[in-house]
Amino acid sequence: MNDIPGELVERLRDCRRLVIFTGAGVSAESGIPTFRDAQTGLWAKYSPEQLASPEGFRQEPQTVWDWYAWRRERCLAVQPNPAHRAIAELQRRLPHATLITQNVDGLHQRAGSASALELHGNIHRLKCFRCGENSGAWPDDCSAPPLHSCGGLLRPAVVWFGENLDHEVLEAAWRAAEEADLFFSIGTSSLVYPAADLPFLAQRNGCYVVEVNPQPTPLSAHANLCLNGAAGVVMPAVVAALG
Ligand code: BJW
Repeated sequence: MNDIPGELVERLRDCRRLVIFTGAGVSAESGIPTFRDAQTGLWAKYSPEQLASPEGFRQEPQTVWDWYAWRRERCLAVQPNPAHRAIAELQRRLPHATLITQNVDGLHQRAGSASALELHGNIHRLKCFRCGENSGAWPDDCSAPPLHSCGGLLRPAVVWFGENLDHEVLEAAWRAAEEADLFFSIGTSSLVYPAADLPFLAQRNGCYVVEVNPQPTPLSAHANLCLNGAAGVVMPAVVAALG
């Protein structure tokens, strides 16, 4: 998929506010399974809602902890891919660009993205399940969830189903979407709210919305342009077309 329409290139050159909004598909080519493909092997009998929820952690803290420890190991073991690097390059060339990610893997930052609004938190940090206090990095021994000083269990500092997103991060994302005149939605199934609302919010404000995904999503019928391909192929082609 190397055919980037000239109209999109013009829009990129002329845009005043760009939003790049990413999901798990952007990290797929690094070898991190997308969220809804991730339940393989050991985890096949669990749904994402079971593992990524306060109820799941309350009922089976060890299982949920083990799942995140396994995923964190994978995040550390893999490298950013051409999609992450192309997005970082777009941010360098277009300083008005805002990167909003649902990913918790930290790969955008490792690819050189100086700033990213992490809507669903970050798997590399911990916080207390009981009092919510941030508690820094993972311990050397990851065999069981450690105890916080308040007596609660530590958990990854990510946003689970039924939990509120960080107010300031969400506000900043809403603002960026409202002000955008060009919006890329890349590698997300557009199923999980409130994140999935962002491209629609942008479009209601007159923004041109581009989706990058090999598969159709609920956004596809509404997007102004769908680039049906892998992010690791399409995004470098976008950067190359920009010249
Ligand atoms: C490629 C590719 C390649 C593959 N290149 N592409 C309004 C309506 C309906 C429901 C709700 C609503 N508002 C709230 C809800 C409830 C809920 C929700 O949305 N449920 C839906 C399932 C219906 N939302 C929430 O609970 C949120 N909280 C909230 O709203 O608080 C207020 C509230 C409180 C109480 C009650 C009600 C409201 C919180 C959502 C938190 C989501 N957390 C997770 C886990 C984070 C930690 C972790 O990683 O473990 O976030 S769930 C999971 O889904 C993760 C992801 O960030 C998120 C989105 O997934 P994503 O990124 O789209 O991945 P996939 O796997 O779904 O899709 C991958 C895509 O890539 C596919 O399309 C592929 O085709 C594509 N692809 N290869 C490009 N190479």
